[in-house]
Parts: sequence; C-alpha cells; structure tokens
Amino acid sequence: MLRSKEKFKEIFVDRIETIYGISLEESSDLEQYTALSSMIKDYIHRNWVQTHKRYNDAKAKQVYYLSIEFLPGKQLGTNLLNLGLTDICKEALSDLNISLEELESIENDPGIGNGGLGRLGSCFLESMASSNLPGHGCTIRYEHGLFRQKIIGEDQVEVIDDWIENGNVWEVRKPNRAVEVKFGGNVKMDNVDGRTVFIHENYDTVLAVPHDMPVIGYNNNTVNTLRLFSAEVKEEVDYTLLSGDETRKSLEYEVAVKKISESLYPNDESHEGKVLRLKQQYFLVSAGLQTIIKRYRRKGGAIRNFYKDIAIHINDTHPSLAIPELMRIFLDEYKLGWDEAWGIVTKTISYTNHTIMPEALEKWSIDMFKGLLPRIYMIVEEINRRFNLELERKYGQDENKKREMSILYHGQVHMANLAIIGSHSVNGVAKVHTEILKNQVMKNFYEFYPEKFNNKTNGITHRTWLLKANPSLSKLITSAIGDTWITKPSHLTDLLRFKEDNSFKEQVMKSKKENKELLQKIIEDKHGISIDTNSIIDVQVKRIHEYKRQLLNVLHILDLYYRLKDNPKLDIYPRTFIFGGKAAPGYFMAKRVINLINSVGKIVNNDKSLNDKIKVIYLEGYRASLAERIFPATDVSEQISTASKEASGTGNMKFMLNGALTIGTLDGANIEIRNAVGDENFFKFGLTVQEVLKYYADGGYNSREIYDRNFRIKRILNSLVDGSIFGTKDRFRCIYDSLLYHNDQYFVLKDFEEYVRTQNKVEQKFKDKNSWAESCIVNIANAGIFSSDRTIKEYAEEIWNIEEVLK
Ligand code: CJB
Repeated sequence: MLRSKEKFKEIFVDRIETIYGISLEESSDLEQYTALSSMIKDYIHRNWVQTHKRYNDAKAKQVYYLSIEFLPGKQLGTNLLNLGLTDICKEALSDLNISLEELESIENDPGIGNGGLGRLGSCFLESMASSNLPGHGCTIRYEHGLFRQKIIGEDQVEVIDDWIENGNVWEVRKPNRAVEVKFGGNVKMDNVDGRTVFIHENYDTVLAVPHDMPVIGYNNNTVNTLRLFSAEVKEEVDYTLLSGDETRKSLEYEVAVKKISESLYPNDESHEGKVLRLKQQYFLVSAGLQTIIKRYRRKGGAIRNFYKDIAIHINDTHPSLAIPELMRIFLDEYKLGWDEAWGIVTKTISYTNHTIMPEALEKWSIDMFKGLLPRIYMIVEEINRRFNLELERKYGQDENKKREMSILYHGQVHMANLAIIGSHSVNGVAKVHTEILKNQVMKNFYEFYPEKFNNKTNGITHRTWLLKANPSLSKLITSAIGDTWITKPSHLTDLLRFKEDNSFKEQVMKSKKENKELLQKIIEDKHGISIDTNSIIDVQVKRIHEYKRQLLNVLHILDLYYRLKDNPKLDIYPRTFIFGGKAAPGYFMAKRVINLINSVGKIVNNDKSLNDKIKVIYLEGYRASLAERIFPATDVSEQISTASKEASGTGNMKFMLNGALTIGTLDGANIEIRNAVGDENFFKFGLTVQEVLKYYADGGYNSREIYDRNFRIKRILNSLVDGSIFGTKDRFRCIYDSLLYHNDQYFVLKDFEEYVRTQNKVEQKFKDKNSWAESCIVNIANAGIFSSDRTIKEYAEEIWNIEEVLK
C-alpha cells in the first residue's frame, strides 16, 4: 500500500489528520515526523507478527542477546531503507514540499548505549534480521541516555539526554507482559516432602514493563524484536489512605524503583561497583529471562529442552547474573535438581568478552550483593563451592588457582569468572584479543576449559554504514559490480577488478569529494569553521580514553604546528584534523585531553601564518547519526590505540568500508584489516602487542630518556606547562606528568617518533592521487569480511546453533 507515491501521500496526509486533527499545512515538523514513523510502524506490523509465527511454526531455536546497552541510531531512515521505501517516501514528501532529511533529523538518537559495545549489539540485531535469523535483543529502557555533549570554550559540558522527550513512536508498550523483579529481603529454608525449598520473603517488588521495538531485516519481510524494560511500581498507591510515615516510605520506594531505569551509566570500560548498577543488571536479566521463559512455556516448550530451543548470549559480564537467575528459576520455580538445572544453564548461555582493561572487569562487594540479591547470592555460593571442588580435583590445594579463578574471593564477587564458568562458549572479539585472553588474562581458564574459548572477530552492518550512510559510493559500487553486495558483502571483492581503472578511480574520488562537501556544510553550520575539502581529512572519532591515545594525535598536530612556525614555507599537504567523542563525566584525564585538543584548535585555526595548512575541529556530540556523515568523508582513519588495549574496534571497519586508509597500530581488528588489504594499503606503526606486554611485565620503560634526547618532543611537552602557547602556566600539568613522571603507561612517547614518520608517509601517498585512489578501492573491496553478516553467521553456526528461517 505504500508502494505507490500517490497512495503514500494520501495515507500520510490522512495520518496527520487522524492523529492530530489538523491539516498538513497546519502541522509542525515534529507532527509530520511522528505521523510518518507511526505509518511505517503500522506498515510492518503484519510482518512482525508473521515473523514470530514463522519461527514458532518452524519450531526454530531462537537467540536472545542480553546487553546492558545498544546504540540503534535513528530509526526512521534505517527502517525506510530496509523496507525499500526510501525513494518513494522522499518523492512523496517532496511533492508535499517536505524534506525527508529534515524529518529524519528531528528524531533523537536512542541514547541507550555508550560506544562500541552497544553499537556492536545494534549491528548484530540488524544482521540477524537481514539474515532471517531468529534473534532478539533485550535491554533497559533508560529514560535518560548517555549525556549530550556540548563543547563550551574548550571543555566538554554534559547535558541531560532526554531522548524520549517526544515519546518513542517505534516502541509498543506491553504492560500485560510485565514481570516482577525482586530485590532485598531474606531467604527462608523449609522442607517440603523431604526436599529443601528456599522461600524468598520481605522483598521489594519492581515491575519490569516491556517496550518492544521492531528490528527490520533488509528486504526480506523479517521483523525481529529489541525489547526494552522500564522499571515501574507495581500498583499506583492511593496516598489518601496512608499515614504520614507510610506515605514517606511509599514515596521513597517509588523514587527508588524509577531510578533503576532512569539513566545509563556513562562509563565506558570502567565500572565502580555501585549498587544501582547491580540493580540494573539484575533487573535486566531477571526481566529478560522471565519473559523469555513465559513465552517459551506459552508456546508449549519443555524446560528440559530449553537449551535446544533457546540460546542466551551475554554481552560482556554486565548480564552475567543471567547464570544464577536462570538457575533460580529452574531450581525454585520448576523444581529441577541442581545438576540438571546446571546442565541446561551452561548449555544455554554463551559469553563475549570485550576488553582486557582491568578497570572494566566487574567485581561486587559480597556484602552489597548479598543484601540486594540474597537468593541469587546463595546460588552463586553454591556454583562457587562446586567449582572449587573441581579445581581441587585437578590442582589440589593450589591457592593461586583459587584466587584467580574463584567467583567469590577476598570479599568480592568476580563476574568474569562467573561468566566463564556458567557458559559453554567464551569468545573474544578479534584474533589478537582472543589470543591475549587465552594466553594472559584468562590463561588459567583456558587451561581448564580449552574447548570453551573461541574467536569471533567483530563486524559492522554494511547496510547502515555504506548503503545508507554513503549513497553516492553505494551507487557507484552497484553500477560497477551489481547490487548483490548488499546481501552478500563478500561480493565487494569484485571491485578489485577496477582498482587500476582510471575512470572508476576518478569516480571514487569524486564521491569522496561530495561527501567531504556535505561534512563541510555540517561543520560550517555548527562550528562556523570552513574546512578545505581538498585537504586530507584525518579523523579520530571514538570515546575519549587514554588507551585510545587521542593524545598522540594531538601531539603530532603540535609537532606540525612548530615545524610550520619554524619554517612557514614548509611544504606540507593541507590537513584537517577532526576529533569527536565523549569523555565519561568523571574521567579527569580524558576531559583534559578534550580541552587540549580544543586549545590547540584555537591556536592553529586562528594563526594566519600557517596559511590554513592545518585545521583542527572538535565535533560536538559524536553519536551514531553524526558518524554516518563522518565516515564517508574521511581520507585517513586514526586507529592508534596502545597495542593490546583495543579489543577489536569497529570504527576502523566503518572507515575502511567507506574508502579511508588506516594509520594504525597492530592492535585489535587493525591487524586483520591490514592482512586483508596488504601492507601497501595500510599505514602501520608502533609497538606490537608482544612488545607492550613485555614492557608491562618488566615494569615499563623510561620516557624521560626520549624527552631528553628528542628536541621536538621536549619543546611540545614543555609547552604544556610553560605558558608559552596556552597562556597559563601548568595548564596541562597532569598530561605532562602522566607522560614523564607516571611512566607513560600508554607508550605515547615511545610510539611518537614512528607515528610522525608514518604520518609523513601518509602525506606522500596522498600526493600521489592515483596510488591513493587505488588503495581506497582495495580497502572498500576487502571490507566485506568485516560485515556483521559474517560475524553473526559464525555466532549462529558455532555458538548458538541457530538457523535461518525462511518463508
Ligand atoms: N568495549 O565499548 C566497549 N565497552 C566496554 O565496556 C568494553 C569494550 C568495546 O567493545 C567493542 C565491541 O566489541 C570493541 O570493538 C572495542 O574494542 C571495545 O573497546
């Protein structure tokens, strides 16, 4: 019904009239956006229902991907694209003098994730739906997402992200499917028919209300579900019937309940062990599992077959309470014996590790855990007791093994250990990361359970990150090799035939130029700075973290600055350095780095003597929708983490897919990208993983010696504290000290010289347009293996054992 333009217009106008009781002429952009989105949601509702029916009829095994965060990006554009409605919608609206782009821009990005981990989850959901795989997401419906970032002066300022201020048209609230989650209280043991039963009493109840959002597959009638739970009070209280004290208690309870799904923790890869975070985690898994099991039982599933019909994936340790919670349900509600329950649980659950950063490995104080989740704690204790017996059987009384492998140790609950012990599969997210897990971080467990460990290199959905984000390049690719790459991304390698084709190269570079112009307009509008679209567009966008080394990038800019000041005639190719990303509000060093980048930007952008050779832009509020404008316009992708620290990275893949060349360390998936494109199409520099790990084992290196020896480094570092260019003395003392007196933990100075040399190589290559264009094509052509279609296929076949369900 939406396939004809005239019909589309008619339904759209009608929708505005019925929802708002006004004519199209009277309607606001927001009303038009809402009407259009609700119309698209209605359009897919039959397929949504049909998809579930199809899975049921086929008795298909289904996977649920539990994640404390997702980053879906704006829905309207993605959904239109996957439904094949973009063009017709654009034309219909244009007849009515409405711009689809403007309506799309009204939608808020669902801010329910922090960064890579959440976006990976969303790419996986898209790929599962597009591959006809029965897979759904479960998460929390945070009322406030990750803060919105403003750059005021040189600093990041955080503003509340009220992403559902205008409602969320895409969700369907399902109060009749709500479940109860229990916190606190105590557990009483009783004996019923010769069997010990555990009775949880005096607890507080929180209602978990599902809100389902459709996940639409590409052109295949499949619609899976992303389920978001909000925490609500069980029943509204009539305060007129309560005494003063009861009213106070009741209000306190209401506030505490609402807090659970009020906001997302803004820390990326560092967790502080706060009780609210533990509450959120249990809330998610308990609500998720209860609704999964209820549905399973409604459809007639038998608990003893649970693992044959359902797979549950835990995205990092955050949802690892799924293990004891599933045990609780099987033991207490379905009365299974321990061994049978444990067998089912471990065959159902699989776990992905996303980082080796020690501050991200979650630990909870036992006292807090026990108080909040008394029954779950008992189960964890029993899992731990039994596991320790196994350890003893294998290693005797080996205290080291116990310390490193127990779930409960030194007053803490170690979530990664729980996740490994309770799942049948543990995977890392890039080859080198998995090797580090096996040989270092989880060495003991790898020795104990070698069969559990495997690698699944991350991927990104090329439909969002190329087809949608970069229409001009997509058209060009399709004109060259046909459109099968959209569903079979490995076909992108057909482009290799064109790598020496001058006309194709020209067109690729023309498309890049167009994308640069689009980005230039955004930067001009937002920041009032005009960038040279002929310059090298060099980009580092990601969360701000010391290990990601935005600092190395900015030190290189300062080096260029000084070289240009020394010699204004220095022949360097004009370059625009673009940064974007949020720092966790409490992460002091990361915020100083933002300040440094903006301070350098101020100096460089306003210094006429530099003849516009370098520009530095900090893009405010980096998020999924802005990312779609950045990747297509980029020439140089900065992937410069300290080797061993970036588990995989996925931005690196998005840049590559859009024809940017990477300057990168041999870290995470960079290694696999380099292997795919070849050394001549990738700019590698820096210490290797082995070298970094060896330095760590030996207690670090002497950064002072580099400072003393290298005049350029000395001058740059001095400028951080001497007031010469930044006005005040000691302005960046903390950065200076971290590099010189706190061991330069991330090897910034150690890698600096090679980084600068490699940046010179980048510039030389860029001057050779022909060679650059060829490398761009080689990068695009080899990006197919980094599609999440490939990743998800591996998960489906090797971990979840699920199959596609066709009509
Ligand atoms: N990652 O974004 C997060 N948050 C965490 O808490 C832990 C890891 C990132 O996950 C991505 C997806 O696997 C990785 O590509 C990235 O290297 C990692 O930092």
